[in-house]
Amino acid sequence: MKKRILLAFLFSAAIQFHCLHARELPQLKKVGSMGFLASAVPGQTAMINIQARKTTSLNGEWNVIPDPTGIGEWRQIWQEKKPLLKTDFVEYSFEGSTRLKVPGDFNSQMCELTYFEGVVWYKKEFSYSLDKNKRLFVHFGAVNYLADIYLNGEKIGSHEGGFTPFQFEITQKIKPGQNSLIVKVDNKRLKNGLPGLGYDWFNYGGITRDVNLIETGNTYIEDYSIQLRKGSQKEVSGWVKLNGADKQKRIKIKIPELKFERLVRSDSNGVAGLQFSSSFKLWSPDYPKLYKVIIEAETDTVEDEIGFRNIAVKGNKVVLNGKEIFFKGVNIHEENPGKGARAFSKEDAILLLSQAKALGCNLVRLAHYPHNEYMIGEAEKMGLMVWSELPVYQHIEFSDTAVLSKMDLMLKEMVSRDRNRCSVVICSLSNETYDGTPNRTNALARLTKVCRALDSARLITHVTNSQSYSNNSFTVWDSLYKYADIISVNEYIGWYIPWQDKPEDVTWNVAFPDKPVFISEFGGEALFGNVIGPADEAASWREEYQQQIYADQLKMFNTIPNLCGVAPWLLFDYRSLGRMHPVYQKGYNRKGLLSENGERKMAWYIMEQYYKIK
Ligand code: GCB
Repeated sequence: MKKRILLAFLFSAAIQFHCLHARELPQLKKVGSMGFLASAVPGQTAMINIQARKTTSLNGEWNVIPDPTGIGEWRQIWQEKKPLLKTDFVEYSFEGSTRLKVPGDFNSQMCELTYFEGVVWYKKEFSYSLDKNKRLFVHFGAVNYLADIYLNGEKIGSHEGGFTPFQFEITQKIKPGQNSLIVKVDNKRLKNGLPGLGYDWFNYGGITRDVNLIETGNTYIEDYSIQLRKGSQKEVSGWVKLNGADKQKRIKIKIPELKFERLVRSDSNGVAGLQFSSSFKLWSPDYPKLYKVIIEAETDTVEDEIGFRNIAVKGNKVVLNGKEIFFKGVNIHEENPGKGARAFSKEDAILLLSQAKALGCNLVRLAHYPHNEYMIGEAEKMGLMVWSELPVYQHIEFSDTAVLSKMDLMLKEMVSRDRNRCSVVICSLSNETYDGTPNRTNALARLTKVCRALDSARLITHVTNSQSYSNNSFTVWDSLYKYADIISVNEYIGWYIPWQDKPEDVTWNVAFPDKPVFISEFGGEALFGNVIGPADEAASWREEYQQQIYADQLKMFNTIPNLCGVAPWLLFDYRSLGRMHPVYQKGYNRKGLLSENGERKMAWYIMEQYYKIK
């Protein structure tokens, strides 16, 4: 919708352009020689399943220096210069500086930084004694958006992307006694970033997820994939990958509850293929069964809780473990609504997900970027399927080749982190990109292929805006849908576009009519408790108006061919700087079914009832 595009554009135009160096794109390694891998084993990214490793948390208070002009780069803040002579002075120092909590965004912790988009320097001191035969890594759950990492005055690397983990090995770089870790965080929006300049959520900057030191043996379990083979309900097809000098090892996979044990050997690349069958009790929203799985590789052991399920499209239906399923979804942003801050903890995840459960959902769409691991893990335990998404949102510079590399890398980081999380059933690779943007369709078609090669056990979708609504007929045409398993449509009839006739009489004309259709967004705004102004006018922001949109939408859903699920936009009101109506919005997008304080709006009950009978 045009109005919304304009809003996002105007908003983005106010934000500065900035250039950056993208990290080199790791190559996918083909391990075809043993013939056991249908898909590629990726090269090194951040370690997965951090909870199961030997970690030392670097969470807590960090010293910070906000740097609105970018002077810190010129002054080389990471060198922590001290005055040596009586005549010397420095104009910046971590000593005596403000301290902020990590994980956490800086905007909500310091009122001077509320709307800040720029550089903040962070510093943490730690001491660590590392045995000779051990290795040490510093692992970041996520830093939004650019991160340059310095250890003891030396740059050890950088990372781009605000929602995925990364790590650096520091075995050779830590020293006995105190070590100083400095991170330059920059959340300035980038024209060639992911997301780009314009988006309808709050740009929380900072070290927003956990930071850990991870100690491993010389050879450690770098990554593993243990999930059902595509199309099967009992056959696991996976691999384990070791990293280290001595890569050829005996690896034991155990699932004690099933009395299962399998011994495999890794090859000279450190990779062992894994194939076995078992009568698993399959994971589903009604029965979120997880098994303890132990991977022992002589010098390293990792334990995980893994569920097994099969998700597929059969004809125009989605089937979970062979049975048709209707996605009762809801959209969620990674925000603690009450605090108006980036959500990052297990408690935050439980707060958000328990409301999705209360609504009667079986799926959460984690919009519009990969959320933290607690969200995925808790959803899995609660029996919520997860839709994961890349921040390929609206204004993306597809003609810039750097953007394509960034998409590949981010996709790989997202897929790698959650590859053993059975709750993730849908990978959404883009939201509302515009089919007229040069190179957009080629770029996203190619990305879809990369995603399928990385991860064949999930459904892929793209959400697009290529639609029209006239004479009470809704047409959806995007050629991108050709590459998707599910056709996902955001439509805001009743809010951005008025109804043209009865909702129950809408007719549909969907490109690729044989595919399942998911209404991935619908809704409208309302300020909880507002009783001023006519109830039947949008401009009153009244709950009755939003409630009517929902009642009408539900009638229309009956007219949609192959409907496989719906997801209201969205669970809670959330912060977005493009939403500045001084009375009704005050910096919040008010399309929540719940206010930011958790109060239920009238539309909540309509949706709750719908999910009860669905
Ligand atoms: C959309 C976007 C979502 C927006 C929403 C809105 O289509 O996907 O991010 O926030 O519309 O509120 O207009």
